[in-house]
Amino acid sequence: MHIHIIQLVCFALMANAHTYLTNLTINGTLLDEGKCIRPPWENENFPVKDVTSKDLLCRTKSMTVASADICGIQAGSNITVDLHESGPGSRALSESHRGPCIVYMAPLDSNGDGPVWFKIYEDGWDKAADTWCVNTLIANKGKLEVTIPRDIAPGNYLLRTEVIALHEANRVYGADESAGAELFPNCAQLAVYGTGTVHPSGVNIPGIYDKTQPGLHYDLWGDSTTYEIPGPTLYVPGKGAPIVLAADIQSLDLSIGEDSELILDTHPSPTSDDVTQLSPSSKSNHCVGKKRRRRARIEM
Ligand SMILES: [Cu+2]
Repeated sequence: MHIHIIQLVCFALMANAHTYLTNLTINGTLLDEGKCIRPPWENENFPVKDVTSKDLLCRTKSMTVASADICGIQAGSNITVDLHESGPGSRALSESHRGPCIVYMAPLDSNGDGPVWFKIYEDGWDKAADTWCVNTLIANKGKLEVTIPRDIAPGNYLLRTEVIALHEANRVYGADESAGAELFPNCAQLAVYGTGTVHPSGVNIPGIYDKTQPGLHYDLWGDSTTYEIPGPTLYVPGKGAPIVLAADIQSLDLSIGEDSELILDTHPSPTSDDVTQLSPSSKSNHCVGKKRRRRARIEM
């Protein structure tokens, strides 16, 4: 019986060679493990392989779990996500699990249902350097920095991070026991504040991927000269087609479940006067101060 050596490696390391979202860093503050992150499923670092499964959404215990906190963040600022195989401090994932990283957002009140997901980040293969996003992720000790689009409307969002490992993707999922790409999605909850007005058009998850498409059926060791990152076109601020204008900001529903706590306050959207009076740095200082007071109160 012939078993590909990589298959053996994958089975042997199944319990600990994979990856999941452990922490967020917002405004330079590393938040506690799991803070604002939907609880992972039981085997937290196991991959999703069936791209038609609801597990592709957030790889969570249940999409009805509403107890994850919501973390505030300014549109246009960066969030760092931490991905590790067995908690903070462990490596990102096995070097053999090369592939792209993709990040999506969707309005939180959709809970991920419907054509709501838009892509805000993607990193695939740098052919010249022969570097995949996974290589970069490992080199950066599991950290990936992503910019929240500056022009999206304020409100609560799901942030869905995803790593796709292609080491078994030379065979289509289902062809044999280990065939197919391994997908590692997770979701966090964010309250985005700012003055944006755009609600980018979205796609369904599951529904974005097909197991036979080139981004998921790909021979890492073949002679490919390109890699096509799967999913919709990247949303680029200022270039997206708004489908709905922002509702009155005062009417935005920022409510969260009873078990939830809002970690960082969402700012009332600055008026145009505020925007002209506040420099970006003074605004961000204000945010930090407010956040600290808020967290201090929660921790008491
Ligand atoms: Cu694997």
